[in-house]
Amino acid sequence: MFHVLGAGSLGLLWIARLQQAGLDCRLLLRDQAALQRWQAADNLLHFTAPNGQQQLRVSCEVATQSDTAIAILIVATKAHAVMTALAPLRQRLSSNSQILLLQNGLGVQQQVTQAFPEQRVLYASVTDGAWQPAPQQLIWAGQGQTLIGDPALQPPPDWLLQLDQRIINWQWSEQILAVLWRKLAVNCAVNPFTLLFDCCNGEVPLRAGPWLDECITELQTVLAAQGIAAPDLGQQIHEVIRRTASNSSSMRQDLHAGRRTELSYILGYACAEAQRSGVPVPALEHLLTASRQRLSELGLPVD
Ligand code: KPL
Repeated sequence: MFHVLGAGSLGLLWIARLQQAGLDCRLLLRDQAALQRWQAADNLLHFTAPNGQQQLRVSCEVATQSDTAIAILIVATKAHAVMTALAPLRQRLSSNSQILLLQNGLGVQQQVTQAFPEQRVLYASVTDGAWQPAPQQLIWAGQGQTLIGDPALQPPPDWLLQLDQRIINWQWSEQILAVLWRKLAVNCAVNPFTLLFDCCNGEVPLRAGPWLDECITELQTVLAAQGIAAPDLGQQIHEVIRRTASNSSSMRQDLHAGRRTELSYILGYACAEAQRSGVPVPALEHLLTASRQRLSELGLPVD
């Protein structure tokens, strides 16, 4: 049995695909009110995938209202919500339980590994795009890939090998930390600028000018201090910008929705790690300060 924590678009995307793969899975909800909303809708999820639409009946429970053991926990909340959401589940985990973390950015993964030393904790990097036009509705707009790996460099667990890769497009990565760092570097160079200038991804080079190139150069030194060579980082970042030119970054979407952003798990983490490694990153620090200032002007949390 799989338990999915987090009923946002990513959590629902996992629930939908686990069900399609014929696996027993349960959605863990925050509170009774959330459960009642699902029950009022007959627990139905309207799932629109690139190959068609489906109605799925989702099995839900309030995370704190059950003491059934959890074998595999897939954590799909936003990074800042992970530790609080996991705390009440500790008593349901045994040393055989495994945790799969799907968060963007870095920092929270290491926190979970430290806080749950008895459990095997796997990290994932997700490139799927899904969104919810309304509650209990999910549109899987962009089919991506999920790279999964173990920071302790152990081989993939058996349960993962049983997941049908035609339904959940996952691959095992021997270097999941490097994968997450590279993704973080791309997000550092794009997302905060879209927040600062309130622009779509394609406008970042024009609006940021040489500041973008300075950030890219610094990000390469930050990656190098982590033992990750990324001579092609600039090319990769400009390629992402071209490919997603008309998109609003996830950070800008959070901003427009008045939600807390993941700034501290993206640019905040990169700057903190740069400082720990003694790498000067003035352009990134400036971007972090300016982004925080913008968030605080808008009345949003800055961390
Ligand atoms: O991952 C992204 C995000 O928005 O978080 C990019 C690659 C910038 C695409 O929008």
